[in-house]
Amino acid sequence: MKKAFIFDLDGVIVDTAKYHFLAWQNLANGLGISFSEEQNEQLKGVSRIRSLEKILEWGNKTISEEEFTRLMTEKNEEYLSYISKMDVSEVLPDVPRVLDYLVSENQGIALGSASKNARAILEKVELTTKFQTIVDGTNVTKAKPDPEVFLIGAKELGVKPEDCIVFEDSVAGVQAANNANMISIGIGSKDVLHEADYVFADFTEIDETFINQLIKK
Ligand code: B16
Ligand code: MG
Repeated sequence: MKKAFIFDLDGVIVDTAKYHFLAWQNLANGLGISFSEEQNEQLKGVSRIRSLEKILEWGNKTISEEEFTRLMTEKNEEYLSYISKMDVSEVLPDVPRVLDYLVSENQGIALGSASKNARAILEKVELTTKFQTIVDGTNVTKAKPDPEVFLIGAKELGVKPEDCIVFEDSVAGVQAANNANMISIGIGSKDVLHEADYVFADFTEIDETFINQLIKK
């Protein structure tokens, strides 16, 4: 039976949160706003625009529309400078093993990310060809927890939402998968991702027996 496996990018396939952190921290400090790793956690899975809005809220700062656009561009340019140095060594443990197994089992494989830089990142880590469809921040109008990003992926693969399985590291992403009526698999901490149907620390904990159960469900 064919299922579709939809992967989030940041925090699931690669750890780009550390690069978002450096770039957002630089921006925030430039505005005289402090920015911690805990705050960065809250930006996981959140769009670029919403992230900057939140940082400004935290710092109690109002800026003009022009300044907002300029800062977003600057942040992204710094982020892209980190991305440009990425290579296959940054793919998180056992992600290629799981992707290769799903390919060998002829399952649908999609990317479902909020990032507008998703395609560039997949190219850098040499995983583009594993995905039959890529849905990213350039395709969606509604941010997670809205299910739009995953529903587009399911539609493009021709698989019903209830036959889709989503791997997500963010709370908003797990909620988006649940809102789409898909099986949600949290990658990270059980305490944080308690709304997910299953939670694993990382892909090293996901074996073929478990994947087979999902395929045959
Ligand atoms: P960009 P994901 C998300 O990626 C990140 O988790 C989030 O921190 C970031 O703000 C968002 O992408 C937008 O990224 O600035 O590259 O368009 O987890 O949905 O793969
Ligand atoms: Mg993520």
